[in-house]
Amino acid sequence: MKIASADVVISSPGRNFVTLVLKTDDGLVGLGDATVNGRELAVASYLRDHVAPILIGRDAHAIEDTWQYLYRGAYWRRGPITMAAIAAVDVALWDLKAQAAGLPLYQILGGRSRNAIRAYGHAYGTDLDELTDSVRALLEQGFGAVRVQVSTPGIGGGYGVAEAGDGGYEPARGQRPVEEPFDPGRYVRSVPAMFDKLRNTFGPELDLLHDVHHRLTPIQAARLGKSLEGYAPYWLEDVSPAENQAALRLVRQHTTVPLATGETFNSVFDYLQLFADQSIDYVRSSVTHAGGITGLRRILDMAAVGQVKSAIHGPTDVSPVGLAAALHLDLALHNFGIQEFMQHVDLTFEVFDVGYSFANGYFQPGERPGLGVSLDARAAERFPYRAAYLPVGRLLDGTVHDW
Ligand code: EZ4
Ligand code: CO
Repeated sequence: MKIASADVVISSPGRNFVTLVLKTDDGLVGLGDATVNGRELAVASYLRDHVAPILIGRDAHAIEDTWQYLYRGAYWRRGPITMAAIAAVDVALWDLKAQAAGLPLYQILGGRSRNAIRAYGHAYGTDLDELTDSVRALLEQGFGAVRVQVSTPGIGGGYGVAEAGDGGYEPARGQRPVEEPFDPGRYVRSVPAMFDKLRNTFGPELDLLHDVHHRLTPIQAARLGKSLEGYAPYWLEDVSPAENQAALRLVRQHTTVPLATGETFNSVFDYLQLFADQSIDYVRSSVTHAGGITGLRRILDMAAVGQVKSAIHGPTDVSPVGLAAALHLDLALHNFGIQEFMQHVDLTFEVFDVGYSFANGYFQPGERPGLGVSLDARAAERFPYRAAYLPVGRLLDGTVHDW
């Protein structure tokens, strides 16, 4: 089974996605997600201009060899663009191998380790009443775990909160980055009030998650963690900028609130100090941004040594291809924790046909051979690329802030 063609499809059914399509000489089609939010065209060029030409004729079964060939062979290792490109090739090859075997991908990854994949949904509101309604809507869909984000009083907007009339939260939403104000003091004071309201309304059983989105200094984050302990959050995510691994050690020394990080990471090397220090509880990397199934499994095997669990990133900018890859891995992993589920809009499914399903708070990857996802290339042409950027944060005095 040799790789006969490698094409990149850029399409925007609701938001931008970059998909690698590998075809083999015996007619199989494998898909990989290479979407890097706000930098889509850079990965598309990396794949089209530098990777596709050297893949043609290679053995499609040689997944580890191809991963190492692209990772070590490029000389310039790691980085979000390189690792997303490698991830797309890796996932497409796993898709092909499983299809060639006539098995759903999770079977090739070791088979089922659990009956179903627990997921958390996203709730948000511009105030606590709106947030409470948003949580209730997710409970009606069967979620038992919910990420909760609310606008900071006196500031408005806020990470993870849709503007009125947006039709749902979408992090990339401007031809240029939208500039949003942020005030750490007001924010840190508002979060305990949010947890207080939600615990009083929904009781102790509901798992509540909160994403700080890298915005605090280590000592601000430590104080936030301490102030939330009585509400028993499931986790606090990305409390401080993720590239400073020592920051999480400081936070950890001050609070027993579980910590999650890693959605911006792309390699096992980003986690070395965090694992050695036992600073985190959940790995947030996506299949798409951390070198594919091969790259992410390397991270998660290392995580397992310290009882750290998976929480694979599943925002809308991870395409249905990237989400399907995550679900197959989730089912097969031993140290699975939870899966993020930020639902794609209906338009997305005009391009992607998926075999996975969600019901009562749990996913199934489905039993179709391979990933179980197909891409309609004709439909994709109807949704050309549209520039869309993530927001930039500014403190109230105008200083660009961690985001
Ligand atoms: O901001 O995926 O946990 N999820 C998140 C996401 C990220 C976007 C960035 O592309 O923090 O919403
Ligand atoms: Co996040």
